Amino acid sequence: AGNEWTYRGAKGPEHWHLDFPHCGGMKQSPISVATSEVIIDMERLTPIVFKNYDTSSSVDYTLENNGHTVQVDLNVKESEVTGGGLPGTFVAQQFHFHWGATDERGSEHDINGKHFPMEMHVVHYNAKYGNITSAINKDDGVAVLGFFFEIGRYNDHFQEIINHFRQIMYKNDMVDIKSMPLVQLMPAKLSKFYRYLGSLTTPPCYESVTWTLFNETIEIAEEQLVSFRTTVYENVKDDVNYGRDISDDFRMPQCLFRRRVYASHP
Ligand code: SG5
Ligand code: ZN
Repeated sequence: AGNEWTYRGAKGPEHWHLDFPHCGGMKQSPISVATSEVIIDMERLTPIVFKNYDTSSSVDYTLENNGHTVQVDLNVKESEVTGGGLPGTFVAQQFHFHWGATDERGSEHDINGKHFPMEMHVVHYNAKYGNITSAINKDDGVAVLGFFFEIGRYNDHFQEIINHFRQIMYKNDMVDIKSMPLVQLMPAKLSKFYRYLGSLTTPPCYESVTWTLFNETIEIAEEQLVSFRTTVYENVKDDVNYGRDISDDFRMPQCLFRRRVYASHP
């Protein structure tokens, strides 16, 4: 047993359910979105209201390599989302990334079988639970906003994060970085999205997440993706596996079972 899990080998996703039983549940994430099967619900899925996403916090963010991803903790809980059919008001806690070793894979979710080279998750907790720890295993505890990346123009805002990767090369490394308005990291148009109920995509896989997947993608340059692929490692410094990069930190799409996916748009 223990709390170890990985994306490959004996502790890989096929075995997660042995140590983390929720990972074998029937509302797991990610999923494959089949656009021909979605239910359009424009009445309920009105635009999400973003509060303090365009303001800059006076307190630094903390950038961390946790061995599974690079994660940015927001430290001050001032950005919130509500509306858009979300079951409450949700407070932004952290964001992190899932990416592939090559361009044709990396995202956790896919649209009609199309995977993207990277997916960003902005993790929020339901304000009524007060903190992420209390919210994490509640039905309506967590809302994750998911964004897909496409290779294109150089992205200055993400470069501010990438510039610090040399300081978090190894697992458990962390560094404070200047905070930035979260809107700078998101696409311009946010009214088109998919919605379904699912889980954390990593152990313990609690089925507590209201998922929102945005239609519009974020552009990032190939060379910037290469920084994700080659400069952050999944091991602590001086480990025997020294220098194995984090790439391919995604779980495969899970069975939808009785769930439906909703769309905010035709
Ligand atoms: C990341 O994704 C984070 C988790 C996060 C999951 O892998 O890192 C790890 O699991 C390694 C420690 O963040 C934390 O555990 C923060 C303490 O889980 C959460 O965000 C719950 C707090 C799963 O998030 S996801 O479903 O959006 N991929
Ligand atoms: Zn994630």
